[in-house]
Amino acid sequence: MSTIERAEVFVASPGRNFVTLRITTSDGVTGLGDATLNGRELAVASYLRDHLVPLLVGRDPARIEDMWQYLYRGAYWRRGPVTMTAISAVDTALWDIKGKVAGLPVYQLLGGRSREGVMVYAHASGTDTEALIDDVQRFRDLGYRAVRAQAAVPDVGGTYGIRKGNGIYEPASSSRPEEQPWSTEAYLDHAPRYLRAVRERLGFDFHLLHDVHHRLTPLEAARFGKEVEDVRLFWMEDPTPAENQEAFRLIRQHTTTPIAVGEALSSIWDVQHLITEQLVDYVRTTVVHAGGITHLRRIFDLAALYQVRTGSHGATDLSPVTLAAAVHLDTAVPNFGIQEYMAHAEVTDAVFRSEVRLEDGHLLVGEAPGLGVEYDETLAARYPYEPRYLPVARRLDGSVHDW
Ligand code: KDG
Ligand code: MG
Repeated sequence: MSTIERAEVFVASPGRNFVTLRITTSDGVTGLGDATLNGRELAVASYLRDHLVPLLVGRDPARIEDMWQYLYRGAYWRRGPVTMTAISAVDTALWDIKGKVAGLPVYQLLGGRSREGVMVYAHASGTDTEALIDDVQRFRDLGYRAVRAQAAVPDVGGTYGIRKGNGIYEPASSSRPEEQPWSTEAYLDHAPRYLRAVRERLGFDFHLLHDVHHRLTPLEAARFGKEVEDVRLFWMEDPTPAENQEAFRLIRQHTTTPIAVGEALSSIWDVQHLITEQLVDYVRTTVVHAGGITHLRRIFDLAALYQVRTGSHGATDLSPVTLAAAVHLDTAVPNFGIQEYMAHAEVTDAVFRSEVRLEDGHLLVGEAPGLGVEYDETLAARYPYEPRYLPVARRLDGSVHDW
């Protein structure tokens, strides 16, 4: 029987910080898992190195479900992003190995193809409405069928999701969290106007998305959703923090604007009521933060029973290993909705050589066995880890708000 011989944790910063797990079997087969938790990278690296790696060595890499149960139930302590990200990395690496051993791409192990390509949405942003409209048009010209739109709030400055210059959007900053000002009143006044301006200028023949990024109360979110109904958003994302799943009922009762939630949630129990009570339309949990391919498949299957579709998180802090795993899963599941996609930096793509490619606004999986990603550890070692934090939002009176 083949056993797990080695598991190595790489922490490097090619373009940004990534934590990567590589498992090697006694037959010399390797599998990759992403273990990146933005701003808390070293906690997951330690969870893996100090607690999980010693448990992996000598075990059967083929028993993916048993491994998941063993690592989840065996910890006694339940859920939480650090635990779930560490388990995700192991699970993803084992699916990669299983694919390589079988000589099949992972989507084939998940039941085969349900679609030819995976529709993605790109991130457009602007410091004002004109700049935003230009940016949305730029992505339309590049062939994207769906675009997320975020513009800065005038006078306040602070808002979520505005790219600095022409570079890649990156909210994490060095040494201390950047503090960003926030005004709910200014946002509620401004955001519906710029979303309407995008539609007025560019029309309705593409999907338009918007990320509220947890900033509103349920009642404010209900008002926002109602106000933008004529804009026909594909979704409003994270309208209110989701610790209290019940909070979404109030939003739901007031608006037909579709709701997407889940990027900061890490288990099926965190989305259980959102799904079973049909309080959301899209579930955005991901491979890397919600327990790997095994657990995310379980979430997606539950969602399918309630006509909730998938819309996995795919910002640049999720490595190309997660993106590949997501695209395999998206290709296979019946209730796929959309996949978030932000291109990585060139140096990131040089370290993680992935078969996934973008064509006509869709991501396509490759046919290589496993996930189709190779990790260049020698190149990665040239980019040492750099401490980074996500920003903190403060209201104009100085009190902390949800970022
Ligand atoms: O690390 C946090 C980011 O991934 C998150 O802020 C991005 O909200 C996000 C999105 O929708 O991509
Ligand atoms: Mg988001």
